[in-house]
Amino acid sequence: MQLTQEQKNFFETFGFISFPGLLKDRIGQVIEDFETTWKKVGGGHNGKPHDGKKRSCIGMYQTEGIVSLLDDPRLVGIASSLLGADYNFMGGDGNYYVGDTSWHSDGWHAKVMHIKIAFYLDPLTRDTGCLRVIPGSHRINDGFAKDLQSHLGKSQEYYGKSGCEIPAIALETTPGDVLVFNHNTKHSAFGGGSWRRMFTMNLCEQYPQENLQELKDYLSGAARFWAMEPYNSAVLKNAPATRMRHLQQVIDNFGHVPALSRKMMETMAEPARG
Ligand SMILES: O=C(O)CCC(=O)C(=O)O
Repeated sequence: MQLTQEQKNFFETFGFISFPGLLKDRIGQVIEDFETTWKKVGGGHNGKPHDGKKRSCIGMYQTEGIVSLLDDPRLVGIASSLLGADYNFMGGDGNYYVGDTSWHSDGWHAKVMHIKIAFYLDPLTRDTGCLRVIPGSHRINDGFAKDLQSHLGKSQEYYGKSGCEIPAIALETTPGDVLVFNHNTKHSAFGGGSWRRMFTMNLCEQYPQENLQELKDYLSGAARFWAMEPYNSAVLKNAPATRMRHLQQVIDNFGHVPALSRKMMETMAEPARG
């Protein structure tokens, strides 16, 4: 499945796109795998089971069912349409969100595009924690995006509006829907409960040779999770060549991270969880 030119134009202009019901046929299995992974890992925050008080977060690509999403032709089609055929898989987390998530971008990338594919595993509406996005906020050289970047963090003070009153699109979802947004796009969620399940797939364009240091710097961020390997072994096990194509650049540029992780182990009592 390749996106149409119109879908690509929409994503480029507005910084997000949604695919209602795209994975409806697989979502039951995905939810089972999500739950199995949490049980296996034992917990997110402080390694304890989620208690509904604070977001819990773990690496999600640990079971065959979830890893196989990397090869799903529909997701491969979305990714290659937006990022090119040689895009990178950058990992993804599984979450129990709690309450509101304030406005933020996941990155602020000027050259190499990073995207997130988000799977929400419970029905969500505008007022019960669905993802909200501000169209156009990803265009970081644009005055609109710059204004938001400077002021959204103190919206009450600057605009006289609380976060949930900021003009935005509420992407209401039912399980099986797929949401995609540029990491630069400002997003948030308001009114959610304390067990809001969601997991992600992060992807980016292949880094050009001249920007490899930027990729290495990005990967250094994994040290706070005490990462010793670029991917969970389940991602690499029996990986077909078509999947390896999307892992290779990260593998090739990850060599410095284990040493950084060891340093983090000396200074942090436990790895970051989200
Ligand atoms: O669903 C949410 O609360 C926000 C999700 C989010 O911020 C993210 O995935 O980056």
